[in-house]
Amino acid sequence: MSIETAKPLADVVVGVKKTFADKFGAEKFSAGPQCVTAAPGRVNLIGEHTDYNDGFVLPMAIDRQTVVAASKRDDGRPVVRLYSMTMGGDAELSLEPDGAELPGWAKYARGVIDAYREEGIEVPAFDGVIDSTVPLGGGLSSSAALEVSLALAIETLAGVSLPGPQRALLCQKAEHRGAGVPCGIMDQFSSALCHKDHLMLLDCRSQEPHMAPFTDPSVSVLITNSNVKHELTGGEYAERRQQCEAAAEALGVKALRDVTPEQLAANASKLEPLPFKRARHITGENPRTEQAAAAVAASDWATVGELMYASHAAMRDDFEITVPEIDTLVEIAREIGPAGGVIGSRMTGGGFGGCTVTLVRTDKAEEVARTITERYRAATGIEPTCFTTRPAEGGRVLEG
Ligand code: GAF
Repeated sequence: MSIETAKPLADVVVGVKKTFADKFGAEKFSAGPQCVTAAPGRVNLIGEHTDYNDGFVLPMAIDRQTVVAASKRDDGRPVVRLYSMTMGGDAELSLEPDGAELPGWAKYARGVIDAYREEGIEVPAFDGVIDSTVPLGGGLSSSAALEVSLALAIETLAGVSLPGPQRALLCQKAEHRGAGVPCGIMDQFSSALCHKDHLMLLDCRSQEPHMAPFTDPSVSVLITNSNVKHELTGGEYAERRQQCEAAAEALGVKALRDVTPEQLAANASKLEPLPFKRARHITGENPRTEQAAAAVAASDWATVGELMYASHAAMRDDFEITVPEIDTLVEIAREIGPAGGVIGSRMTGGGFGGCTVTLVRTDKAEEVARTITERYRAATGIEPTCFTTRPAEGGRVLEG
């Protein structure tokens, strides 16, 4: 089998509740946690690095989740104690930010707690256990899944329920703080707001998600992890964002969303060659994303495929966020082509490693995954991981 399967959600929930009982239950709540929440990772079909340019993205939630089981503490200590089964580690966070050193994963929790407190929401002291089936560092928003599932747990324990977009924005703030990455809104909106069987066409300026049905059983989404580490804290992401903002300023617009490819070409002399290339990716990617949403709605898969390859080429040549292994994966998919069941393929997420997203004919998915695995291994010596997913449901409270 070249296609990997994840532990079903129900089994993850059982495991998290059992671990919660083992770690914290004996002290106070032997009956189990007061709430259990889940939030998914996401895959972006097209529209990369457009979110912080006020543009369009077309993600969906994946069938991989981060689950949190939590209960309020009753001993009066103003702390949050967390145990991550994924990372195999504990963390104790004071409710007041105290500058204490924390493991990387717990910095996201610090960010969420602080964002809610700053919003005027009283975060209770609590204990929580976390587990996840979202691959870490694969560009599939494992951090947004952690933030949104923790946010839902905090809201449930605090007795409040924020509108989804507000929750997503607080989680974006947590990401800015926790990882120090000035990300856009796509990942947290996807994890908080996506719906089963739908893509989300998000206008990142109005922040209004438009849910577009994606139910054709003959088309599947194949995610291939290059297993080349995706690390956005290296400064490249912030540098791209800064280059885009500088290009918008030089062109006299609020954001690159306001520039068409034709306007960019006509104003090329206002930009140095590097910012021009960055802007060319963004100004092309926005219309590609809207066109792709329309093509999915019309089941015009050939057009969707062409747009995905064009998006990848722009990320590789103009935005320069791909790595050779990722380019190899997309090339292999393109070689397999429509006759072998591949509709289109591109890198997904922030870049510099991580995953590709490939639309495939469902009846050929297993064969495509096998061919990609064999050829990628032969070309790079690295073992990739492949899985298929349908559009899944966004973050929700499962119990509590
Ligand atoms: C990362 C960021 F978190 C998103 O906001 C988005 O910019 C993406 O990279 C690129 O499209 O996932």
